[in-house]
Amino acid sequence: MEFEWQTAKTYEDILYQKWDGIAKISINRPHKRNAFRPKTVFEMYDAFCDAREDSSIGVVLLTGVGPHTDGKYAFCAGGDQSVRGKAGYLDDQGVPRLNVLDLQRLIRSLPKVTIALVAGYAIGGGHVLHLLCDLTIAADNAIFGQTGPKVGSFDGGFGASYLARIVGQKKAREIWFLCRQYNATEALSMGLINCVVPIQQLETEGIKWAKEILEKSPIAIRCLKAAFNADCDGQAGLQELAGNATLLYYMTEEGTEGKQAFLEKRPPDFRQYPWLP
Ligand code: S0N
Repeated sequence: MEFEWQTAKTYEDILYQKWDGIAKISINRPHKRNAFRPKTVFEMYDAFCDAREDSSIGVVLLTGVGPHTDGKYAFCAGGDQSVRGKAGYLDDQGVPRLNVLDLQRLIRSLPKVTIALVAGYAIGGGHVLHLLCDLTIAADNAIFGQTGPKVGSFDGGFGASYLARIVGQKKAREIWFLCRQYNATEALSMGLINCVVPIQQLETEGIKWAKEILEKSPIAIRCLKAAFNADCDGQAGLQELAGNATLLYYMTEEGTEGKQAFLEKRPPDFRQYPWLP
């Protein structure tokens, strides 16, 4: 099945396309197993912001370009170790950055559904990116794992705590302490991903899930996402959930009455609205 993707914006390290309510962000560094440098992350951030602002988009697919010329696939192999400096990953000006943390928060709080399409390696910070997407569809060649303690890094934020929420404390500690790799079947059995499909069907399956989601109520979906997040995200999660409540309130006649009264320089008439049980 062919899809009519249109390039939405041109970048150096990623592809950004849209079609029929769906945005697709593809990390395009297959020679590095799609490891990200600061520029890659800035570009992904920019594309996710565009998808957030575009009210025709309801679902964002995150994936990696592949296969590489050696025939291997990767979703993302984490931070590019070749530009890792003493205090983070060096950008073109030599400034050390951990800007993937900003991207993690953006994906987490995006009021649209994010789906990771994982073919090949989802390793290190790349593994955390799939973890933060709302859903993960894996190809049968997908490999998951963390490498931090092996390469001298760790993600003690979502990478540890949210992983433990998903697979449980014992399994999360195993994943981080042993740095093993897990195949798609193992990942499915530990609840780390939603389904496994043959590699040739990965994008088709992602589109199928996206289209099913797009049939649903946008506000119901965004409130549910915020509610799932609020359970783990403390005050930031409450802010997100409450922001949705405010959005809905603005859309009511009662909410509009306050603004209207102010603009008309009269006292607001809230007595017309019931105190519901
Ligand atoms: C993915 C692996 C398992 C694939 O193995 P395979 O198939 O044998 O391929 P290779 O020959 O190893 O790789 C092919 C080419 O790709 C390059 N490459 C692969 N991964 C990276 C990478 N991460 N950085 C730079 N280059 C990479 C190889 O060098 C090779 O190139 P050539 O052919 O030119 O030699 C295997 O590649 C692997 O294990 N990769 C490393 C995975 C890894 O350790 N990633 C980093 C983990 N850490 C993070 O991601 C940190 C994330 C982060 O930013 C962060 C977040 C929160 C808090 C802290 C941090 C922090 O920065 O620490």
